[in-house]
Amino acid sequence: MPTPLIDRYRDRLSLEAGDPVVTLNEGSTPLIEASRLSERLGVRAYLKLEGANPTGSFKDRGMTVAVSRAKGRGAEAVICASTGNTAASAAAYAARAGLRGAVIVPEGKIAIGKLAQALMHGARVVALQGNFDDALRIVRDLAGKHPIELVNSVNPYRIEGQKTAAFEVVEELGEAPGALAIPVGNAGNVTAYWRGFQEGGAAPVLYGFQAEGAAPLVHGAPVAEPETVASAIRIGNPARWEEAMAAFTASRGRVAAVSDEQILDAYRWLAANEGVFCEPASAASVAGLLAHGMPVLEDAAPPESVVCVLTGHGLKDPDTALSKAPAVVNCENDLSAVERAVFE
Ligand code: AN7
Repeated sequence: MPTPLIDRYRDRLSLEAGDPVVTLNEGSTPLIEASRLSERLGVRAYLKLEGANPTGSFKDRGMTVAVSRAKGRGAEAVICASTGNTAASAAAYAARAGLRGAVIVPEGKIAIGKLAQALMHGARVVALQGNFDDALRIVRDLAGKHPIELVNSVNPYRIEGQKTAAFEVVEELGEAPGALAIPVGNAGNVTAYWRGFQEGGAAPVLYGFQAEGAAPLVHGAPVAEPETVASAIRIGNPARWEEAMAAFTASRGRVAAVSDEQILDAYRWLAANEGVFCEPASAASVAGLLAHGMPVLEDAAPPESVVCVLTGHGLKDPDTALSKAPAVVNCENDLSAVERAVFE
């Protein structure tokens, strides 16, 4: 059974001594070799399956730490803005901790599985007539006015928890990977990985990928109306902008954009060829490598391995999956009809 992330790494997190451990046994996610992807990329490729976390995304790593600290300081409620996964995770850990939870999501723009999670865990779910960036601005103001703990990745404990994924990658490989590919939305996760690698004395080249219609870091300016099929990263003004750009520069990597079509191609390809069903936003990491390769600065050797972070589970967003998948084969209740349906 996996050990709670806080128990594994407590001395490297900034929790207070008396803080409780609010946990669902997150972290310790599989790192698997991807032979077909390796073949396509011409480099040893691994997938870090963050969808294997308790609520189905990497957000649980940060949430266990943020909610433990919130509980430790006596908070009674937590709040976040979210494109879906943060909402699901915050709602689950709030329920676990016995805290009230409120989540503000862009109306009609979050995947149905995430909505079901937030509601089932008993959070107050507010659908905002605006986008994620509007929601984040509002919750920051609310958290300043009311005694409620903000658990977006502007909360430092979220980054602390999420950096543990980098620790796991290095432990599992026995060394740092040559490169890491990661989808970028609010830019908290890439910031956290870089911190984790740095603390572990590692410095892989970071390749970050944004969706073309929501690529402020690539354009160097906020996007007022971000659009992409990858609803998790439909973000136009990332909170961790400067830190993420500093991480790309320090790692001698870069941030680039991928189209929705490239994202969906990688999404289907991974499911059909590696047996790994991730959500569309997660597939941006693989789509980016397939589209852009792994460019390095002039004097640098090309990386010999790459870890692709698959941030969330494919079951989160069945609507997108079904709209892109082949049709089911309907069939009469009859042996020969089934025979035809299966073998023709
Ligand atoms: C599957 O849930 O921002 O760059 O509110 O759900 O750290 O924001 C989700 C982000 C990548 C981007 N993959 O990570 C939210 C939210 C998935 C995600 C990202 C998200 P960041």
